[in-house]
Amino acid sequence: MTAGRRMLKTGGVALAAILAIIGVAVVSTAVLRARPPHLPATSSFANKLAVPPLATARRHGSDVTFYLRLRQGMSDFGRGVMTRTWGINGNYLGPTLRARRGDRVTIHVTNGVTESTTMHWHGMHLPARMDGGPHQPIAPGSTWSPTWTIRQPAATLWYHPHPDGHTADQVYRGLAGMFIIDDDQAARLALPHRYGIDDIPVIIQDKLFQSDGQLQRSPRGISNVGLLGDTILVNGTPSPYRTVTTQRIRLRLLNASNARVYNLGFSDKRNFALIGTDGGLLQAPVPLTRVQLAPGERAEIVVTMHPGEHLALHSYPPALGAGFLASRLAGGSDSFDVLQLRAADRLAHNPALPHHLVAVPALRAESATRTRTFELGEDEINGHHMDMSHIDQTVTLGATEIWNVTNHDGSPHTFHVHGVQFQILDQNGAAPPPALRGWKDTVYIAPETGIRLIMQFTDYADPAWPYMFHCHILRHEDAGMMGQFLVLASGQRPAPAMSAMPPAPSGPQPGMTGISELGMSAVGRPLTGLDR
Ligand SMILES: [Cu+2]
Repeated sequence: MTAGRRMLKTGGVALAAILAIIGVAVVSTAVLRARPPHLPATSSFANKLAVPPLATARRHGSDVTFYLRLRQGMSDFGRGVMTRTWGINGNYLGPTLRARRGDRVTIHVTNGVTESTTMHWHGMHLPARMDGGPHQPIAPGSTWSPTWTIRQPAATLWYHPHPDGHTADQVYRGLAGMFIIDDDQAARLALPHRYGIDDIPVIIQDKLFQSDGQLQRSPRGISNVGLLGDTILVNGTPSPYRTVTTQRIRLRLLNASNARVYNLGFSDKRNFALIGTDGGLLQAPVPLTRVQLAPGERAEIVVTMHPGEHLALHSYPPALGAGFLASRLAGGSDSFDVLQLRAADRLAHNPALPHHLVAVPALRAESATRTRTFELGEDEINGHHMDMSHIDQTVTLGATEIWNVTNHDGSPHTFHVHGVQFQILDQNGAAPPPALRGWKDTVYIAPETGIRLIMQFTDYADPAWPYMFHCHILRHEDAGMMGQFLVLASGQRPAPAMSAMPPAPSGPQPGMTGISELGMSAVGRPLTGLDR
């Protein structure tokens, strides 16, 4: 080796060493900085929890009509200034819709904000054209009036906009609300059921604020899941407390956040009873100390209180199953207070929980006629971005199917299916934990894991209007981690093009209310390339 080459080699080694040191420094700095905005572990619990009002319903027998108006508003989030927000019949969030199984509901949704939107009934079993997905846009100033009959058990559902590519921002600004379904079976059970007294909606969201007190609407710093906030709101109230006047209180927990996963439990680690999941009540109450909710998921819990005590509902670091950095970036190390329950000195009696709740007939893998696979990764499902003009899957009416969903990109994801409730057969081959054995429509899927869902497509074949399946981390959904499926009757063929649908009749018709206001041009591209 010549002296020159030796020098080069030595220089090369030195250079490599320097680069390695710089690399380590950069990575360490990234790891240290790679955390979501700081969330204080404890709250002052300074504000009385707001409870969304029940929406006023116009009822004639089993025909129920609701009116929702999306509007701009101003909200006091304790920032010293009013924050510009969006709301439904109010400044922030919307009223709680409540209807019974068997009711024929009609909901007039008027768009009073400046952007086109949609309104999706999350968890509802209904015709695809009433679903409020991206194919049912509501232009500013116009009204959309979907109608359907409720054919599913008592459950805690919710509603929120679902415009293609713009869901995250509209939900974040305040467009969301709860939708409670009642039925006779649930009414016969001795469960706390008085809305706003011993049955309380708990809509959990996290927000970021700019220094001027307005909502920060894009993530700060590096993020794999989108916007994580440093302020928790429950029903729009920061640092909330709630006075409890009964021995037992039922909390209808809804994660209406864009990206954050909560792992909820009480500060003294007491047991509570999980009584329901996304799609309804469980077979029996399950005693738990923690329940984890990813965006879109719900849980109904009942907690027993002692006179005079103050009890905090807290979110512990969620089990995201991601690598150190991916977990940290997704809020996996955060621990913070959510809501304080303040028991009165004397608590009214309510009965002990029943040992049995409702029958949840298990869907059996042997009954499935088809298995589909869904691979989530890189803002795609099965290697494809959401395309409004492309149907990804077609399902036959009446079929029972297994959907095998896997997460391939190291980031947390969830999977939500429209139009149906599913059951979980297994997670990575293991039986699901008790908290995941009821009806579900949204489920967390950790990186490099898989889950098998089973579902039945019992109603509502439609050759033209698709349902959606997607990740409910809203930034991922907006970025394209979504697909579409049609439910077709046996022998039915997909409509060649939505634009070829006959013009909608003017005036309401049974099952077709408001179709004339759907903005057909947005769905005018031909549907091609089935089952790619
Ligand atoms: Cu995702």
